[in-house]
Amino acid sequence: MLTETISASGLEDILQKVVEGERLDFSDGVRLYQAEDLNVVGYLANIVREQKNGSIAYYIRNQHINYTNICNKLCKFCSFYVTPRDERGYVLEPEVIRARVREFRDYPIREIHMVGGINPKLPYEYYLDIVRAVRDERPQAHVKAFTMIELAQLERVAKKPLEEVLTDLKTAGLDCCPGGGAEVFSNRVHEELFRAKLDNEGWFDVARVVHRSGLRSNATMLYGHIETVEEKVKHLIHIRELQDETGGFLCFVPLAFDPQNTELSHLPPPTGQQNLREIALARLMLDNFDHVKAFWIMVTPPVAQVAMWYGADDIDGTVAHYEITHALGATSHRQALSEADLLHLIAEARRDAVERDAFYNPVVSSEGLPHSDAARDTNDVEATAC
Ligand code: V47
Repeated sequence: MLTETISASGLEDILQKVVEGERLDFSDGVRLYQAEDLNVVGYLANIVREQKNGSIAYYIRNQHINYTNICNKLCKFCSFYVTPRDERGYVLEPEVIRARVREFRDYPIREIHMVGGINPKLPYEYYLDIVRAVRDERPQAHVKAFTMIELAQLERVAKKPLEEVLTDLKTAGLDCCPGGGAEVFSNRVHEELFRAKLDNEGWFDVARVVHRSGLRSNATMLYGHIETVEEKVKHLIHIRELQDETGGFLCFVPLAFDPQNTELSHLPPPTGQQNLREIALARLMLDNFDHVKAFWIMVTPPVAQVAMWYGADDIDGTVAHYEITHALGATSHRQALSEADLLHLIAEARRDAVERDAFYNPVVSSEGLPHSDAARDTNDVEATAC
């Protein structure tokens, strides 16, 4: 039955490559995007997912902090930013950030994800101060902060080489960087949607220096707007090439475009089918990435759950307060899941939950068990809204 389905899909040659661990090329990627039977694409992606991560589904207890919504890049896909003159603009002072971190002091957060707009008024010391504030307040959590776009801005305001900026940031307490700002590596899309922002080659140049400095980062792709299939496959191959060169990427995160309150609000949001296909394509094309994340806050918890069988091995985390797509009035998404919610989603999907830190090290309880086992054994899962 399965053999017949795969044969009918015309993807037998790709199945063979996947089983033999052979790298997929550009035309394979295009065919996988165009294949009618998504379940076959998911089946292929699941082979790679299980080769790399068995049945593990990672999750993390994390907190997001957006230090400013003021941005001068005017990206058409973004609902989060306001221009420097807009009265809705904010900047969180280091003490406010410290207080936000302190709010969750009784909850064992493992990662604090901190990003913001490109606010031309912020001085270099501000960035170091906010990293120090998080590090001081929460020494046991990893600080994951600043996209490649923000790092290019820090280099500009610091007026010194990026290598030195990264040394300062590491000294302040930075552990790794998130994947944002990559969008889609296409000059056409760059010109149409985010012309004022660092261009594609600029993103790669910064990522290369970041990885050479010993810091690891994630990579993303924003899909579901004006990009073409060919542009997405090129994006994935480009990221794969940089991973071959540096080995610095921890995880790939396909980001589903949310058109609400953006200049592209006439576009429909990606469907469940599309979200699963993007996750499967990432898993199949990025053979040198250990992890693919189904970011539940964008694809919804039910789709993230099913994605555990379509290539994803990471469902992200408890994510308190995600503002990038929830700032200016958007109300359709949840802001947080409890650890119990995540464990339930993963268990119902028949995968094995493992709590991780920012580097995918399992978090071990005081009894020496991976935290998810300890939680099940003692029935001690928090229902905190975080
Ligand atoms: O770079 C902006 C995207 C990114 C919208 O590394 C939008 O673990 C959807 O990078 N609809 C920032 N997306 C967020 C990001 C991220 C998120 C979660 C996990 C990780 C990680 C990284 O958000 C931006 C942009 O690509 N974005 N506007 C929107 N309307």
